[in-house]
Amino acid sequence: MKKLLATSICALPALMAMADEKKAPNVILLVADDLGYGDLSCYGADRVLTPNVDNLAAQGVRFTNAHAVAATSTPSRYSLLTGEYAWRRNGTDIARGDAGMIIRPECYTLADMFKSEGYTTAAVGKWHLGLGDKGAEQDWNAPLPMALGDIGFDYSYIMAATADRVPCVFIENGRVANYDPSAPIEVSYMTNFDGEPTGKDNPELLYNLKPSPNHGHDQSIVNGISRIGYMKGGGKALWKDENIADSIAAKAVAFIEKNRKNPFFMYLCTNDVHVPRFPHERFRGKNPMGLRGEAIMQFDWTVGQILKALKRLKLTDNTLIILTSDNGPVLDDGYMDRAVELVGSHTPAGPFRGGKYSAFEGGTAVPFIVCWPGHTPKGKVSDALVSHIDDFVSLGSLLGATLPKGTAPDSRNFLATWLGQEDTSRPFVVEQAADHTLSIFDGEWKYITPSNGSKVAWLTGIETGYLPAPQLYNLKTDNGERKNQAEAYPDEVRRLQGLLNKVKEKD
Ligand code: NG6
Ligand code: CA
Repeated sequence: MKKLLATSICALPALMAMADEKKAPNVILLVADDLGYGDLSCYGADRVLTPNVDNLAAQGVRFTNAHAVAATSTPSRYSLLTGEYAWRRNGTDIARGDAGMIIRPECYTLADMFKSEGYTTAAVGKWHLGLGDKGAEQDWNAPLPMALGDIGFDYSYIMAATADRVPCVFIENGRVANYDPSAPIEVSYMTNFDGEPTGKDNPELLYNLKPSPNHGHDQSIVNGISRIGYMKGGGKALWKDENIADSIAAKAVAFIEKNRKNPFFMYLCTNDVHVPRFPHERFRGKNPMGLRGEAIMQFDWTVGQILKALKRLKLTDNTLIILTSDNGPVLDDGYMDRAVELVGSHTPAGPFRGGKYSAFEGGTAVPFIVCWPGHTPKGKVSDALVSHIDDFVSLGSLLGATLPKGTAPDSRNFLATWLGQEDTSRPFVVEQAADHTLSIFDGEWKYITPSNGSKVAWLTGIETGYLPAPQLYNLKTDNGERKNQAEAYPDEVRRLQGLLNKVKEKD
């Protein structure tokens, strides 16, 4: 589209009008945390309603066969922002809150691409890809020497990792937001600080949520909830879990407002519905599934806040929204929030087996909605096979961007499919489970590589899908992955093994 402007001067007015009409839109990549395929009412949930997400789906394309790159957060997000499979890179597994920056400044990121194309860029919400030059060495009381500004984000307001990991503060443009000089911050994932209570030793201080037995999550206490890791100080900067969604939504809306006159890209990541689930009071008691259901409602509310702001600022038609989740769902992920007890007939992973962490589809089959009014067909449901890995090059093609050599090596252009203009499937998707077991799915057959990992993911009760023998499922007839056909169809196993090896050998 940019190229239009470079054509001959005499045609300029007409072309300008055309360029204006076809102007590349603002882009919001909205990523939920641990939200399952079956957690939204437009994907079949009926014990929780998500009217704002449903509305977005009604205006755009809802995909039924979309995949995150990995079944946990850090690798999934790494791939979204770099266009590279996380399993190619060491150090991309679930990051601690004091991890150093995993994506290094020399990497040309999705945010860099938007910035090079004249966009103002932001990351708001959950980050979980490390901060500062080196792990465990950050001084949280000063500007961090390396932060999101170094990888293409003009503005950032983020949680370093997850709400269940210290430090429990927001970081705005590389320094602690609302920093409280009277309460210097110290963080350690090794040892507690003298005299600081922990969930393990002081359960009487856990007035908001208690950890599930044996999961960990019983170290430093912040806001009556114990976490993974130790921290001291923070004072007024410490978050209150019940306000996290409000803070994220407010910063996201402020960014949109500020940039309403120029193109913007926002990577907007909710804390919902990750643990600890402790939504705002206004959602409490509103869902039969308790805190997890209420967290889904809160996620939907966040989506509503964004849609409302766009409408108020008359940006709806010129904003492309991609809504998805980083990985599949989990019920008990470390806190006694009664998610298991209250789930009832709700199926967080929809028809799929397993969930977060799994090699089974429940690990990476995610909700995926693309909406750009006037461009995406209204209410289309697409069964095309798509993967997060393609966001980089597909969005690059939307912008007419030229990418530096070697950028986004695994990403391909499926823009027309993402916009619902055609139904061309990606020829295959590669899925990464928590223990790095890889699977490859070609739209019909799925092959899971052998793994000696545990059959259940920690204490979550989730089936990992790991088996020491090869597994082959026909997802066209058996999307619940019940019948292993590896022995019956050795040729299919060999073909998919070959395809996966080819992908692995690239570079
Ligand atoms: C796991 C945590 C889990 C969650 C997950 C990260 C334990 C036993 N479990 O290690 O609670 O924090 O990491 O989730 O520590 S993710 O969605 O950010 O990948
Ligand atoms: Ca996650």
